[in-house]
Amino acid sequence: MSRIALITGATSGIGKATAEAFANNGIDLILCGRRTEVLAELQKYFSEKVNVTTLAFDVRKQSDVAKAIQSLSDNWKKIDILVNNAGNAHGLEPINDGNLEDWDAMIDGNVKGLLYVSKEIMPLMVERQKGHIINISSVAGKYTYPNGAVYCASKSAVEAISEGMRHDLTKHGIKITNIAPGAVETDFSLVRFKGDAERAKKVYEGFEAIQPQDVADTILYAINTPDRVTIADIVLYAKAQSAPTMIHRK
Ligand code: 8X3
Repeated sequence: MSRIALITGATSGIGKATAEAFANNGIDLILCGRRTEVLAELQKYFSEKVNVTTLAFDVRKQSDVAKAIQSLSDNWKKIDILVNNAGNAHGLEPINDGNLEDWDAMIDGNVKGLLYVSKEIMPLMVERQKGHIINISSVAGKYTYPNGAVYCASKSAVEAISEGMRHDLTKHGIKITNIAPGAVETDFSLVRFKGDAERAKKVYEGFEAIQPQDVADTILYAINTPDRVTIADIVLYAKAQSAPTMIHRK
C-alpha cells in the first residue's frame, strides 16, 4: 500500500523537491502552500505519478490550518509522513535594528506554524500508532550567527521541538527526524532580503551550494530506513561550508 505524505511549503524550494522525490517513489502527496495556482499546477504535474491533493493555507493562521487539514477525507487523513518544511528568514540585521514584522513572521511561521500543523496531524498518527515527522530546521538552529538572532532562535526552537516530539511520540510508534541544512540555493535569500535579487545572488556565489534535491534525497533516505531505525538528526553543509557563515568562496 502506498504511503501518504503531507508537505508544507510545497510550492517551491526544498518542499517542491521533496514532493518530486516522493512522487518518484510512489508516495501519495498532500501538497500545502499559500499559492493556489501553483498548487494546482503541481497537482496536475505530480498526478501523472501518484495521487495528489492540495491544501491552500498560511501556516501562521491557526484556524485556517485546522480547517484545511480537517477538511481532508478519512482516506487522506491516514498521513504516514509529515514534512514540516514551511518557513523563512526575514531580514538580516543587528538585533537592535530588528524589524518587528520580520520577527513576527519568523516566530509565527517557523515556530508557531510548525506547531499548528503538527497539532492537527499528531493525533491522527497517535490514533494509528505510526507515522514519521520530518522537521526542516537549519544549521542556524545549531549556531547563532551575527545579525541572525531571531531567525536562529526560531530554528533553535525547531530543534527543541524535534527533541520534545521524540520524547513524547516515541511511545506511539512515531519517528521524528530533524534535518538541518546549511546553504541551500532556493528563494530563501530572496525572501530574507525582501526581493533584492542582487544581494540574494551573492549568497550563493563562489561556491557550490546545496541544491533542494540534495535535501529531498536526504529526507528520502530518512523515511526509507528499516522500521527499527530512526534517523534523529541530520546536518547538511555545502562542501565549501564549515559553519553557517563560514563559506570558502573561490
Ligand atoms: C538557512 C541556512 O545558514 O543561511 O537556514 O541560516 S543559513
